[in-house]
Amino acid sequence: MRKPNYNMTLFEERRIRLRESLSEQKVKDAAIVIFANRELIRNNDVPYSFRQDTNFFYLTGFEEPDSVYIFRPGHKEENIMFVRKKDALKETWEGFRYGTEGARKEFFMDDAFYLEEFSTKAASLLKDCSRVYFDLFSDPQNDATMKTIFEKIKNLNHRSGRGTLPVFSSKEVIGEQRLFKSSDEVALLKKACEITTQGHIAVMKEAKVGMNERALHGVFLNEIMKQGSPREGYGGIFATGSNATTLHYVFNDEEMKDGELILVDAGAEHEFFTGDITRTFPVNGKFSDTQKRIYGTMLELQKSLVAAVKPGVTFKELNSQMTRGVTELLVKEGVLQGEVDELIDQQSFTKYIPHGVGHFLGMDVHDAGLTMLKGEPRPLAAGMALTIEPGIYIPADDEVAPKALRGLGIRIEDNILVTENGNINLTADCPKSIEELERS
Ligand SMILES: [Mn+2]
Repeated sequence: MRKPNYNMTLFEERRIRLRESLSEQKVKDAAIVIFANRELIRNNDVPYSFRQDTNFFYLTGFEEPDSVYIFRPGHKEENIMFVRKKDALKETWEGFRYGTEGARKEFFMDDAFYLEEFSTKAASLLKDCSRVYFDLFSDPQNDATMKTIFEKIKNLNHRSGRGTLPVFSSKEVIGEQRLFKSSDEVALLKKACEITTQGHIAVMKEAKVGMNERALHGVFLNEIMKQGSPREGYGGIFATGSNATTLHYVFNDEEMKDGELILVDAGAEHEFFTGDITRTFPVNGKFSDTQKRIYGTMLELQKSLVAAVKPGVTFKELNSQMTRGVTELLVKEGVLQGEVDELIDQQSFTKYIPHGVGHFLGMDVHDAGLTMLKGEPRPLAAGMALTIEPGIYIPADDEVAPKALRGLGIRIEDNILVTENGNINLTADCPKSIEELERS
């Protein structure tokens, strides 16, 4: 039998943590239902390359599509998985399936069934629960499946006075746990950041005038896959010249020209954790005076934002530090006119910096976790990971900015782990100083 590629105790530890956190919240007899991702057809009989749903993977380590996992903390049969049938013909074409036996043996499920049995079994597994955690309204097909189960339970509990099962957000309860990385998870994130760093270094070495953005994307993919990464954590952005002013530029198909900067925002996955680095550097290996002046200011700002990350600080505070820095630069460069404080009050910067200072990072590039608690911005705490990525984007058709600045897009992004006393920059080895970028 094929063996899972992962250390399976990690998944057990996560389930134990989740069981404990529910019991700390005094939630008794709850059940969590998580659907795996479905295989999506690309064309005819060819599917898109498959990646498991993050929460499903987080708790099970199981990578087969269509499966369903039910977690019933405290029950004798606590972990139950519904899986695709073993099928000799299909397995010849598409590869090995674990089946119910594999789910029990290799993934430590207390019980496992085939998907065909889901609606009958799930109703009896859930009917005595006090509440169900399920990600309602994210997928109409899963909603419909659960609706038939809720109806069955309603009928099973007929005139018992129990009413309908209350549904709570599985995304929220798992997300809050995912937000705080265990030491094993920090090691995985670190590794993803290391591979991402290596990818960026390879890109910096290969970049040259006349090369296509796509070829550079290929360099990144080649390097991370050589290092064992299965895929990117998100579609890489390889944006030369004014393409960099499109925040999530997707085309990656233009030739890199002399005198332009190229913005590269790309990350490698490692065991479902991803890095998320952005670097901006001169295509021809030398910053122009204007580029150097603005890049240098943005780099100082980025460093001061990284230095500010520690427990207790909020995204809101980091955002205002960023917008102040960028607004000061915009005024100094003659892009905006007026008093810095007034311009900040009027949010004049949003045209040139439309995004926030960063986001949580982990198994999803924009990772799980609440950013507000009880209506207030959430303070950062040890064990959280986030990106710090100030940017400045001056559209090519901007009629206000000095001509030399039009079409300039710069973003510098690192991945930061919050620690008890401050933070660790997990991507500190990825070059970003003017000196290093001009050399590489
Ligand atoms: Mn990012």
